[in-house]
Amino acid sequence: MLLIVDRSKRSAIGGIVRKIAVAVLALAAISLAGTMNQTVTFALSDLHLTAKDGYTVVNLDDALSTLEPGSPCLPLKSLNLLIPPDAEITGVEVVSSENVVVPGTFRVYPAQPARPLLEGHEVPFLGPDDAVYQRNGDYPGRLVDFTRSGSKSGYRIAGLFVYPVQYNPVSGRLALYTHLNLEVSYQEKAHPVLGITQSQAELFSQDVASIVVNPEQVKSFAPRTRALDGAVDYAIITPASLVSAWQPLLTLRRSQGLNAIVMPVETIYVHYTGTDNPAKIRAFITDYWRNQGLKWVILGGDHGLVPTRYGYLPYSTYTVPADHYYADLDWSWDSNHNGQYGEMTGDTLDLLGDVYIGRIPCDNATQVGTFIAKDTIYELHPDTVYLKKAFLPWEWLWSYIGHGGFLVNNNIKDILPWPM
Ligand SMILES: [Ca+2]
Ligand SMILES: [Ca+2]
Repeated sequence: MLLIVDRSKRSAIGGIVRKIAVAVLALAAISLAGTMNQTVTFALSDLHLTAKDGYTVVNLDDALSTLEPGSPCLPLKSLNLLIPPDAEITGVEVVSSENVVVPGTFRVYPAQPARPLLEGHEVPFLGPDDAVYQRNGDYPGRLVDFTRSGSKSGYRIAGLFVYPVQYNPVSGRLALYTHLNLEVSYQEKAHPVLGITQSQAELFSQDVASIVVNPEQVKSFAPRTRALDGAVDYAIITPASLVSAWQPLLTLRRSQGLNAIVMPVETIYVHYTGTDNPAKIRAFITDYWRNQGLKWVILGGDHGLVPTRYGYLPYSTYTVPADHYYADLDWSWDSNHNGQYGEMTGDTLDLLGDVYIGRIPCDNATQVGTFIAKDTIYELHPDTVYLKKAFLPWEWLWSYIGHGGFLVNNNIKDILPWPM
């Protein structure tokens, strides 16, 4: 049958259809957008000012620092915000705020260029950038930034950067924002939602709750769960020659109710594809994490037996062994395909671990046996008499901003199972 349509009418109908389609799309866009509020507070007692070479170094407890070379070095608070599992953050605004002015006038120490710690060369002091220090206005000026989200075991986490200290280089005025009420905008349906098993969700949700500022939303923003559960909880990846040596650990984990397996690297290399052996191992872990309910992975051997991935450092000739490549299973870590993994610019990775990875760097069956014997004693028969104190040494890492290892140690202290 030949359908004859009046061109003018078809055009009119098409226009109506297009308008309806646009209206539906607009409605969908509106209905997919959401906002959430988050309050952030800072205490004046946590702000520390110290004199150095005619400048004032400004530190805030548990905060990082701004790093723009030659500009005032000021506290930067990095926060993780849990958002719906399919959402992407689109904006953040300060709805209301309170601040206090720090008594006095200050000349804030300028941030210095990044440099490797171990190469032994002195880097000359970089003086203040006049373009910033002669500007009569607050620096950094903005109070908050955001970064795109990443996925931690299916939970979606966005980054917020808060700049609670504002500084006017001309007047020397320092102000601390003690209270910020933030409105975060997000768009849903921006990412596919990963299906994880119930036991994965229960395990990983504890970690997620511990690193986000809104742990009360862990349940409501959880990824979807699916029925398959517990096919493989725990995998030991090792050369075929060491498979039998790991049997006692396998037996222990199975007695604890876990479905545990040993997977020879040779089998992985045959059955999984990738640009090299580390990529194949990661493909195996990703497969079992997504399809078998995998939660824990042991790399059972030193790097000569179970290879590591080397991450790229842009400001050094070194590369960094990074088993975190096997834990963060999103993206490829080399999205620009130049063979350099984990580049700060050019590659895509979120650095949020999706499974638990541990390497036991044994070289032979004797060392595997020794490790298992010691580990089993510590796990099953711990000496609780002397394990009451921890020695946590630290080093100044960036002395010009007072950034020392105590930040890391304080985090360790907070998760120890006994008070210090
Ligand atoms: Ca790359
Ligand atoms: Ca990840």
